Amino acid sequence: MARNIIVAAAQLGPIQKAEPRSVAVARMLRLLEQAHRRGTELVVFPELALTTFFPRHYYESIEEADQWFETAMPSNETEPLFAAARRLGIGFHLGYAELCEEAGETGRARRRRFNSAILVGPEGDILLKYRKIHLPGHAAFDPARNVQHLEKRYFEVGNLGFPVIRAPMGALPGINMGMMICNDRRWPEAWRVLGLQKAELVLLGYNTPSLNQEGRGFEAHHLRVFHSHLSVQAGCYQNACFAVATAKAGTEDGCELLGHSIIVNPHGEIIAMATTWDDEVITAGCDLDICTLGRTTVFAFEKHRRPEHYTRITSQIGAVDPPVWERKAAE
Ligand code: CDV
Repeated sequence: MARNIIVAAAQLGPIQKAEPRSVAVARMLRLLEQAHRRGTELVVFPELALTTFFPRHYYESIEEADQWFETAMPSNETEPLFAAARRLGIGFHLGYAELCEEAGETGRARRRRFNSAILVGPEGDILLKYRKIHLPGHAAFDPARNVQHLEKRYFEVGNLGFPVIRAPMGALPGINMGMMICNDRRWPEAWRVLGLQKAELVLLGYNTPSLNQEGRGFEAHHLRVFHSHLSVQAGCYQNACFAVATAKAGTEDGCELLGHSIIVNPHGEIIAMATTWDDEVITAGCDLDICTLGRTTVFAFEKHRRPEHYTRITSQIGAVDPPVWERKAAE
């Protein structure tokens, strides 16, 4: 019997700096209802879905940025999403900035900030949490940039690894679901760690500007979209899984986000794509059994992987120069 689930990417148009969480949540509730009317069983919202993408704003003191963080999940403001999930019998994935009191490296509890996402089941339970590992950008104000990208200032590197959970969703008693956030999708290592846990469905949200803002050269808009899609399509193909990749889109605080949310199958094909730069639901039916083909043939990891030759991947961070070829002296 086929293992079918209908999933949705609930793309969000821009959330301006002055827009309160209550407005963002009301927009998300409308998208949840719309997705439900189309038979959707699991809805994926973007990275930092409750507020504007605040790492583009510089605050001298980190505590000043705490207004953008959630200290509880659910909270008074987000509880309506959990209630809607229970009422509609639908799961959802939500990205948000997390502020918690947690033990650090020394074992002492302190305030910690993460770029996080949760997977909520149709009964309102938090099934899985992920904290973003590949944090792009910089930690100090950079005068050379048109727009700041201060994720390294406001967030710590995630400490939950790349988790996968098997849990009921829709009509299925168990689906292997994994998570990553935005920039993670560009790193094959992240996909492979999920693939090694047999993830069948990868959920991810993103906030990607339409232009490269690092001030080191021009990158055409179509290449920005291409690279975003290429990363997700390659990740799905090489790890034989589906993915729902949901964007924030349109001009937010004067900065254009590229949108183009997609749902991708294990062949690496895009099976649904957003066409607007606004709030938009795209859906796709996924037969999870088609993950089996890749998993049992080209990407049968247990037969073909050679980890003894991959040690550089975990022992080395930056690239090193190769040895330089030299002609051997004649004997
Ligand atoms: N939010 C992100 O992680 N954005 C990055 C940008 C800065 C390149 C991304 O990989 O899309």
